[in-house]
Amino acid sequence: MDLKKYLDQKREIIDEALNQYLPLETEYPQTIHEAMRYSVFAGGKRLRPILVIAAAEVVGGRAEEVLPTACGIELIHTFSLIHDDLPAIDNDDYRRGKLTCHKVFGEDMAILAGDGLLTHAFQMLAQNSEIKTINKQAMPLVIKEVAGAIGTLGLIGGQVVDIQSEGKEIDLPRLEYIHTHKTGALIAISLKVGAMLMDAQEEEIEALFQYGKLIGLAFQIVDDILNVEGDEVQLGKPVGSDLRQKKATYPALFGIEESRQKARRLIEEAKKELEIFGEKGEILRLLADFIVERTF
Ligand code: GRG
Repeated sequence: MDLKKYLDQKREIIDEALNQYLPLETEYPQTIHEAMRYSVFAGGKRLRPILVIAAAEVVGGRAEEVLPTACGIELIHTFSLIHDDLPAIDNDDYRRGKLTCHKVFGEDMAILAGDGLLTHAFQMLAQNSEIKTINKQAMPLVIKEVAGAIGTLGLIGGQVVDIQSEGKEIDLPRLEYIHTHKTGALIAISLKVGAMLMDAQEEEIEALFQYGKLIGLAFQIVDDILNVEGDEVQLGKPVGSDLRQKKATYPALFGIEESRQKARRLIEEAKKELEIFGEKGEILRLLADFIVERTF
């Protein structure tokens, strides 16, 4: 199977759905809707919504059945990027190859655009219940799981410890806490909820969740490596910022080569989790390889 073709097809479906689900720019008060749409459509790999879809497909579902949830998760991700870029946090000027939301709309509107995306995301997650073929009983649990993954015991917790670790020497458990929470939690939950909505078996859901945790950690390690030696144009954001901000990263602790080997080991472990799916797991295996090989 051709991964590039798969990714392109899914991105098209996701972008079309996002365009339908988000309030129009002409909707009053226009500025906030312009700011939300600006950041959502600035680009992005759409990795997390693609993982929701791929998880649903590997257990026998279709993309259309989980699209509101997939899009909701992309809105949460975009919200976290807008807030991460704010002057009070990373103070970044570029994201996804464009000026950051606060640079274009001001800090006040960027904060509100993030809030708007987070709120809209939960509306969309709930909206998945309108699709007749899904497992309706899983709906409240899906919402609970996503909220848990991004809360203070998940993504927000990872971000807090990341900020508190700037300029400090930290050990491996703390670095892994940051990476698994700040980045891994949303990636892992994307896979879990995709399968839950399709009423998958417990072992299948658990295998996808473990696969998600492993690729999530590998994804952040590669993100750290790209921040050292990536190409700014391809990445759409500045490189070298982690070093400037004295961020806790894998390359800072272990160097580039050891970090790359660690990411590769995690990807191999992740692929083992897919054994229960046999041939059907091919796309997820290719996606795992993409995570370490990516240059953007
Ligand atoms: C989510 C409730 C809630 C709060 C947010 C600001 C914040 C708290 C968290 C920041 C989390 C953050 C920005 C983590 C970095 C994750 C990461 C590796 C982002 C880059 O992901 P890509 O490469 O980006 O998938 P694209 O642009 O391709 O979508």
